[in-house]
Amino acid sequence: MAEEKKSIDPAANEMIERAAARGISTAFSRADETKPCPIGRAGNCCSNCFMGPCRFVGKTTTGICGATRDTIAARNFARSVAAGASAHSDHGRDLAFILLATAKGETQGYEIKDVTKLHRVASYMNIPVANRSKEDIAIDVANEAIANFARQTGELTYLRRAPQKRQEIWRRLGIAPRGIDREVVETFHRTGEGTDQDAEHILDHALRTSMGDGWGGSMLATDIGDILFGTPTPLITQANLGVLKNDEVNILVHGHEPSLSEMVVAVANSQEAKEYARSKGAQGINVAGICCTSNEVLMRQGVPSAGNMLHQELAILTGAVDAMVVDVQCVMQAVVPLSQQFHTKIITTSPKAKISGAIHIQFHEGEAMSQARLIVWTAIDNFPNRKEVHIPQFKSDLVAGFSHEYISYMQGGVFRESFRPLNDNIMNGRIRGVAGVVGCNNPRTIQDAGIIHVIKELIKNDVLVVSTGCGAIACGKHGFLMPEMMENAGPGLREVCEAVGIPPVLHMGSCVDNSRILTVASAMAIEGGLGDDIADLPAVGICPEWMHEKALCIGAYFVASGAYVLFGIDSPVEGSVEVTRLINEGWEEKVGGRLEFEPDYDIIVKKALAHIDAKRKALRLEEYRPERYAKRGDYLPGDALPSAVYREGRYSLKS
Ligand code: SF4
Ligand code: MSK
Repeated sequence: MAEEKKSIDPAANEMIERAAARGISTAFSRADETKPCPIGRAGNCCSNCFMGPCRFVGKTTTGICGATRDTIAARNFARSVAAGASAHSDHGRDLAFILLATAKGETQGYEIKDVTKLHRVASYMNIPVANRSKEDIAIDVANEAIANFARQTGELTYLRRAPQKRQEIWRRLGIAPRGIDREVVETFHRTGEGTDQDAEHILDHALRTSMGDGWGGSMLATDIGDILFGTPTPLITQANLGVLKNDEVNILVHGHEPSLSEMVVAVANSQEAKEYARSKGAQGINVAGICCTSNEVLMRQGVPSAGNMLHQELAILTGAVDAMVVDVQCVMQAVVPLSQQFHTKIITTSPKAKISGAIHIQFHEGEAMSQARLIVWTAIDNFPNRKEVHIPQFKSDLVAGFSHEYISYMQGGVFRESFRPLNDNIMNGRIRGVAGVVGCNNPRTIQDAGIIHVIKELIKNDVLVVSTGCGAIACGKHGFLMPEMMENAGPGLREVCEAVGIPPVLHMGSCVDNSRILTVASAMAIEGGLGDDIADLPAVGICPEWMHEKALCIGAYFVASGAYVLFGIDSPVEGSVEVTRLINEGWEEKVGGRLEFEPDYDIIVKKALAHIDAKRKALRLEEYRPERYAKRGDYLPGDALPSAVYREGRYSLKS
């Protein structure tokens, strides 16, 4: 019997087989060799003090301290949420400090690029803008953002962006977050040995902590990123390992933060860098991305993506990567020993993240351009050291860059932008509902298979899909971000996509940009006609191939915001029936959203559609009947595509 493929991506399979033939380990082979610990995987292990670790196996029903299975499952879950919130929020904090330094003229290479967005963010924060310089406004915006991290009492500034009803639920339940850092610290305090020992009470605080990310750190990261680097609008670029170039210096930017990678792109574009590359025998410089740093520079600059999280090693295996520049999160330590078998230089850049054996060029916003130059020159100098190169010839075109601002604009233009057309089309049943399909890769499941299967079924059933993170890159690699994909959409959704000129799957950015989805959901609820709260919307959140703690945090803040959220693979709280009940029925009673873990992708689709239909019924909307739209407005394959609005990315199709 043929061995099951590790991915549905032919580029990935080609490189996985090549690695296997050469005896080189990758995350895929290590996942086969290292079976997960069944005790920890189900949330049945506590290592929070040195009386333990206590493992709940056999007849063991409590830890040494007496903590129950429910308590430790809730604790472990809450700690994961806090770790995820920390990752996103620290990213937001760093951007706030860069904005502050930029406004004071203390940075190199940065500017306040999007003044319209600056004014919009200032209005969210009640900061006056009239007759003030952009620098003065930016200083106030940055200081207000920074204050959200240290706030001890009161509420996060951005909670007021949620529908009124949602805000009241949070206040009534006492889960409105105070300060981002405070909620994280309190999670670790509560979940240490001998403090909070009531599963429901621990989980309430997990919701509060997660909102510090969704309505705090992540939302600030998105907003400030837009102010500094521009709010995304749709553009065309490409994804997959085939974007690497045989005859050019390939620099991969990997991790999550746009701050240095934006400068690397700028330097690589310079005439001086191109000439230096030519002097070393290369035809040019090709910057491409991996993971969410990729999403950041992809949606703003059109920099192509070499792939999602599980592509980081596969890219090095091509022998064509002259430098991989990494910042924070989702960077596997394995890239360094792997790079030593090839010529690739791994360059760590964050003051928070070093990897033994890598070159460290530490980022500082005051010297960002000089550091980016050093990085680009290091890559160029390494080009002549290439040995055997094998680049799989797979890449797909994609359209990305659907910020919430653009989604609003595309529904009415500058003067009449709104969410009315989207709401109307949901109300009349052309669009059955909306799904956010987001998140990681995980070698414990076939790469991209869950993401693509779920999305394919949803669009076929007239559900408009928005995507972020590695899920969005998977969509790009498999052609789901092109308007042509409307051929696979249900008739009602196809009609809307055709009229507006959008693909049925919208790329909304990186992991922190899940906050853009919160903003869209709030705008839809506030627009009217679909209830008056996010919980009323015919909408779901799905994370088919999750692996990172950030994903659990994102899931929790969507639940706290009223959404039904489904995760694939396994449940990290499987060991506790009570915690499993608390995060679904329990949370549904409390906040209107629920979290479920479901390994079967078909059941995920079934549950998602059932939820959307139940919400439609509760809103007394038109029954979903796709046959009504089957004969109208059909897109005919081969028609000219209505994609004239898309910018061409800097590295796009011409090259
Ligand atoms: Fe064991 Fe309790 Fe210590 Fe956890 S906190 S390791 S359950 S004794
Ligand atoms: S990079 S957190 S694997 S989406 Fe944001 Fe991808 Fe998940 Fe990392």
